[in-house]
Parts: sequence; structure tokens; C-alpha cells
Amino acid sequence: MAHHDNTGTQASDPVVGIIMGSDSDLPVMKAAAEQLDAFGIHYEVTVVSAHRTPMRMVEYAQSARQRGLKVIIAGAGGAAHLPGMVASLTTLPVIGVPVKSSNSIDGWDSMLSILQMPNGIPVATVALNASKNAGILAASILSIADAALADRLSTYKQQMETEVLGKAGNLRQQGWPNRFDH
Ligand code: RP5
Repeated sequence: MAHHDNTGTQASDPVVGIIMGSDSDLPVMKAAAEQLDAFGIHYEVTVVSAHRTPMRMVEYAQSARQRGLKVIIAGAGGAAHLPGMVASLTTLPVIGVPVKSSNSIDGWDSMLSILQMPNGIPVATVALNASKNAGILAASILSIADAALADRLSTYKQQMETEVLGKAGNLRQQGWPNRFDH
């Protein structure tokens, strides 16, 4: 991974802040970091708990823009207040990742508490455990002002298209009826 290491040193000029309610969310949340790495986007990663470290959450969210962050990705499980509360404290876009944690009722609690934000404070909610998509969405937001990044996103989509066309070709070769592809 190019933009962070595990020794506690600082990432250079992070533009995305990845936060999560507990280190137990990391196995899910690390896919966001990996996706940002793939796009060459600098990020920082830390634990911020809405209910266990409320003052840290306030400080993190209120300082985020001034510290140079442009997007925040926030993941949490259970009764997941973190994304919505962080969104209430900053004007930066916040992407919420519902995490199916050990204390969760099959992910539904986290899904609904992140997705169902009342009017006024939106959180862009991705699918359950879909932190990879959070990374891609963050890249899309950043690409508004970054043409080179937009090109990398475009290439990424073309690669996916090629892969899917390959899969369709495989099914055809296996003999499955298909009057669409000639
Ligand atoms: C939430 O509770 C965290 O976001 C995590 O998903 C879940 C469990 O946390 P731990 O008990 O593992 O610290 O606050």
C-alpha cells in the first residue's frame, strides 16, 4: 500500500478521512483504503466512536475541512450514530458504511440508522459492508476537480466492462443460449 504504513506515521496530505466506531470494523473498512490506494488518493484512518468518544468525534468532524480533508468515509455497526453525527458537524460530504458487526441484528440496525437520516443532514449510504463502494464514491466526488482522477475512474469502469463481457463470452462458449451477442 502506497499511502500508509502500519508504523503509525502520518499519511501525506490526506484528502479522505476514513473513520470507524471500533477497530473491529477495520476488516470491513480496509476495503475503502485499498480502493483509494488503487486510485492514488491519500487518506488517513482512525477510530472515532460517537458514543464512546463523543468529544473526539466533534473535534475530528469540526477540524476536518480545515485539515485539508475533502470527503469523510464513516463506518459503524449496531446503532450507528457516527456518520450522521459527523455529517451534522461538517459541511464536507460524508459517506456512511453500515457495518454488520458482532453486536448487530444482521446489519439492519446499522443499515437503517445510517440510511434513514432525517431531512437536513444527508449521509451518502452505501450497501452493507460495502466500503469498497465508499472508496469509489469518494473518488468520484474528488474527480469533480481532478481530471486525471476522472481518467483513472474511467479506466476502472472500462476494466469492469471488459471483465463482464468476458463472463458473457464464457457462458456463450459453454453453450448457454444467447441470441443477443453475435
Ligand atoms: C460500534 O459497535 C462499532 O462501530 C462496531 O461496529 C461495534 C462493535 O464495537 P466493539 O465492541 O468491537 O468495539 O460502535
